[in-house]
Parts: sequence; C-alpha cells; structure tokens
Amino acid sequence: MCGIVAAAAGSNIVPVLVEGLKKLEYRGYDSAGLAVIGQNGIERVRSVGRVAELESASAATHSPTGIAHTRWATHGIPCERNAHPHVSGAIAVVHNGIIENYESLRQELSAQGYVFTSDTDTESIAHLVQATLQDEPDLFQAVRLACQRLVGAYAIAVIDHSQPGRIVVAREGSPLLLGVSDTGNYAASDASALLQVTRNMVYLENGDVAELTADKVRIARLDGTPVERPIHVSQLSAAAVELGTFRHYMQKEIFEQPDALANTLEIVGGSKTIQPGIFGADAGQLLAGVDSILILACGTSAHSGYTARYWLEAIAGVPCAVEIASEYRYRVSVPNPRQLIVAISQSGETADTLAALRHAKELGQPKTLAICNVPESAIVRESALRFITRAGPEIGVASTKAFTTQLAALFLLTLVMAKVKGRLAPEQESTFIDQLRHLPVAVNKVLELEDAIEVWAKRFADKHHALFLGRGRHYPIALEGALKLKEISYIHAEAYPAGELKHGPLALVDANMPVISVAPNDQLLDKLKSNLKEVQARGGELYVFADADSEIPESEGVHILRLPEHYGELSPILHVIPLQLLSYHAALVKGTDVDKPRNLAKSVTVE
Ligand code: HGA
Repeated sequence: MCGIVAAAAGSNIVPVLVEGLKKLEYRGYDSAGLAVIGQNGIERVRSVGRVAELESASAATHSPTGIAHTRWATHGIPCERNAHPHVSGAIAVVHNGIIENYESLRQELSAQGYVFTSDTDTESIAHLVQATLQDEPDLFQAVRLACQRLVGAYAIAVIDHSQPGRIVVAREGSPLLLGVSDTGNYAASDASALLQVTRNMVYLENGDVAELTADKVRIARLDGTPVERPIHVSQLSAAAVELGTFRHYMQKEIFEQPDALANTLEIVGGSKTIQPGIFGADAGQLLAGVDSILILACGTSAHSGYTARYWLEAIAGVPCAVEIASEYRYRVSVPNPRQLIVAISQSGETADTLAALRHAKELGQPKTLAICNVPESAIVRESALRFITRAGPEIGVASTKAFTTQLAALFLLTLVMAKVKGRLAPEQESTFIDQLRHLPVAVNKVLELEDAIEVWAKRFADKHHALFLGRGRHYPIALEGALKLKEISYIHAEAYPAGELKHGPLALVDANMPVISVAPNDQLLDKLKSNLKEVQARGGELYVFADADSEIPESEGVHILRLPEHYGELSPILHVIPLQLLSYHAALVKGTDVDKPRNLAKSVTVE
C-alpha cells in the first residue's frame, strides 16, 4: 500500500520515477506525485487518480534527483492537497505507512510556526525533518534523528533542495529496498519498480537509514552505527510484470494458475514420497513435536487457511484453528509452545499478519512457518520454517494465483504432518502426490469454462446482492467466491455453509438474489441438494458449479455448470477457479476497474 520510488543518477530521472510508479500502482492509486531538485527549488507535480495523469503533468520536469509516490489514503481523503510528496521549506518527503503519534507532532510543530496544508500524518514527517535540520544541517543525520521520534510504520524518502544530488531513505515496518548500479542509485517499495534500471537489490532492515547519491550508497542504523547489507541479484523477470495480451492482470493471473501451480509443486519433483525438508532444513525436527496448528492470515489468505483446516484435521489428524491476524494480535490468548504457527501472506509484508506472527513469538511460540510468495519478505525472514509459493508477481488487487498456490502449499503441509504423525500409508501418499502433479492439467480444463461463465456473468449486471453456498472444505471456497465478487464488482455478497441457510439468510432469498453454489460430488452432495431445494422453493435463482458426475439436473431457476474432473480432497483448488472467472466477468459487465478496485490496494502494509 502506497508505492515509493526514488532515484539519484547522472541524468534526468523523471521517466524512471514514472515508470517505477506504474509498476507500483497496484499498491495504491488514489493519487500520484513526484518532487525533484530543480534549478530554483523543489519542483513538485501531483495529480489525483492514476500515474498516467502524473506522466502528462510532469512531461516538462527534468532533474537527476527525485522522489515519487502513488497513494492509498489512510489519513485524509484522496485529493491533490493530500497527495505526496509533502514539502516543508526546501525539503520534500514521500511516505508509506502510518505515523501513530502524528497528532502530537502536529501540535508541537504548529506551535513552532510550521503550517500544515494537508490532513495527512505524513506532513508531520516533512516538518519534523525541517525542524531537525535547524540544529543538524546534514540531511542524513537530520532524517536519522527525526525518525527516532516517529511512532508507527514508515518507509520514507527525503530530498533537500539545499543538498542537491542526495536522497535519504529510512524504513520501519513498511517495505523498502535499494537498487544499485553504475549509472545511479535508487530506492523503491518493491523490486518490480527498479528492474528497468538494475537487478542489484539491497533489502533494508527495519531501523535502517540510507543515503543515495548517483555514485554512492551508505547505510546506518537509527543510532548512527554504519551497517553493510548484501546485494541480491533479483531473479524477477520483467515479462512477469507485463500485461501481455491480457485485458487485465486479474485475467492474466487466473490463466497463469496452471503454471503457478506447476512451479510451486516442482519442489516435489518426480518423487513418490514427500519429505518435511521442503519446509526448511530443520522442519523434520521442529514438526515432530507439534501437537496442533494455528493459522494466522487475513482476507484471501485466511480462506486458504480455513480450507487447510479441513485437510489438516481429516488427513493429518492434527487439531487446527484459523484466526484472523488482526484479531489474534490484540486478543488475550493461551499460548502453546508445541503449536505450529502458520503465517500466510502473498506479499509476506501484510502488517497484521506480521504483527500476529511477532505476537505469537513473544508469547513463547517458537515453532513458526511462513507460507508466502515473496522469498525476501519480512514474514519469511522472521519464521523458523518457510514455504515459498512460486506464483510469480501478483499485480491484480484481487488475489487469484496466490490463493491456489497457497492451497497447494497447505496440502503439502497436510501430507507432511500426516507423515510425521504416522497417518499416511505409502499408497495414499503416492496417490495424493500424483493428484497434485496432475493439478495444472485439471486447472487448464476448468479454465475452458470461461465462455459459459461469461454468459452467466451477464445476468449479474443488474444485481446488487448475491449469496454463495458451500459445505465442508468447499465452504471456504464459497467465502472466497463472495470476497472476489464484492472486491471487484461491488456486488454485495455473503457466503454461508449451506446448512446454515435456514438459520437466517434464507429470509433474503427472492428472485433478485442469485445464489451461487459450489457442489462437488462428495459425501455432502445430498445434503447440499436439499439446501438448494430450499432456495428454489423461495423463487431464488441458483447457479451451481457441480462436478461432471454430480447428479443435479438443470431445471427452472437452476443453472448448472459441470467441472470436467472430480478431484476428491483437492477439489477446492479446482472449484475456486470458476468463482474467480465469474467475479471477473461480472466486474467487466458492471464496468468497474478490475485491477484497481475502489478503496482497496495490494500488499496491505498498514494496520
Ligand atoms: N498515511 C499516509 C500514507 C498512506 C499509506 O502508506 N498507505 O498504505 C497517507 O495517508 O497519505
């Protein structure tokens, strides 16, 4: 959330800033802005809306040193006045995060005569750095000292017109990395923004402050101690973040799922057995003593956790609870040092999940496993064990391939736990592994349903509400379907376990309420059919995703699409795909901005 780019080079960096912001736009798109060190002072350009607007507005701006930002508003409405960079005298600041003590800083700085022109928390950083410069004229030292007074989360980049050629950046809680090259040095919220200029990345740690010039980088801790951080050569492919022939990133990412799953499952190789070592060198020892599992996650990642709970208890016989990270981190809970904490997050930087992981560790729960899509992320670095899904960069705000690859990872965890507990017979193990290997092919076949789903989606054009039903391990899939639909089409959608209908939600059902049901051919199918009859009897319009062999006939008000294969335990991975496609096409029909839904952003790095 919020994207930062900064560049110090030997030539004009405005195109680099703009190109970098385009790559970070998924993190926020309320407004965009940049500031450069110009001939006569700081030159700032800001615009409400997309980076494309900023690109035109900044066409005449040139400088070798500058900072830029794309915003997802937390403090102050999206408008030009609140857009970053914020300036104070000769300095300009961009910021990702939330400054929790901004009100007291604002009071203190206002009393000193600083005039605030925005409603943001960020502006207090600008004035604080300016105030600190009065006693400590060196920008690097002033930013370092100012950061010591900030409470909350930040990644910042600061320039000072009176110290041209220099950029000072710092991070605490929000992501920030440096890109280093012979022609210039850069900083950004993620590597995709800098691939245009370098592959050599330096990941800053929390509490680091760094100074960039065109030919030098230096890093210190907030107390002033100099530190060295290693250079990583990014393996991210530039093509992976291009849209190619697809209309939207979400569509591209839905269709990338066969490859994403194949890449994620490559770790199993040609083997007929699965080893704990796929979760890290110490996994065998660490998992042996585990008596239960607590999954901590938010949003779509929580839905993958809810699905895994069905697998872990049924197949591995391990008690499993799933908790929304933002609740767990603040509630009084009973720690269990033998419990495995599983933190799931696409970006590995989700603020609530990271804080929940840290909270668990502080409570004395050392057994931790990260399931993330970004290897260098904070959640991965801070967990004892890790599994990196290999979905590739996910740009669409509505998560798709990250979800299905998380499910694949969690199924592997289930198999490993079952093995550790002595509950997995060799034949069963090799059957599950074969099924996993076949998944990319099975997913490809499900994707062929797109045209039929598009036809269904047209019927959602005038709908304002929808109900999703599922049972057992497909109830979380119904939850995910409802989340996808509301995120991108703004149709209000709720998901219920189908057996719960009669306890309340059935009151909502009428001809205007489409009911979408996930109906695989499992032991709950007959029960589900009865629930669907209850809907039909109230005039509800049913859209059912069944398996090839689910015996549910088409009838008045009952539309059926059959998935090509019946997939047993792994069926949730297939059944979520038509729900992703339905949301995507419903959003197209509604005319919403699919990849950048209103009020949302990717990588939720604020609380
Ligand atoms: N708090 C700042 C920055 C917002 C942000 O980082 N969002 O993720 C603002 O509201 O402008």
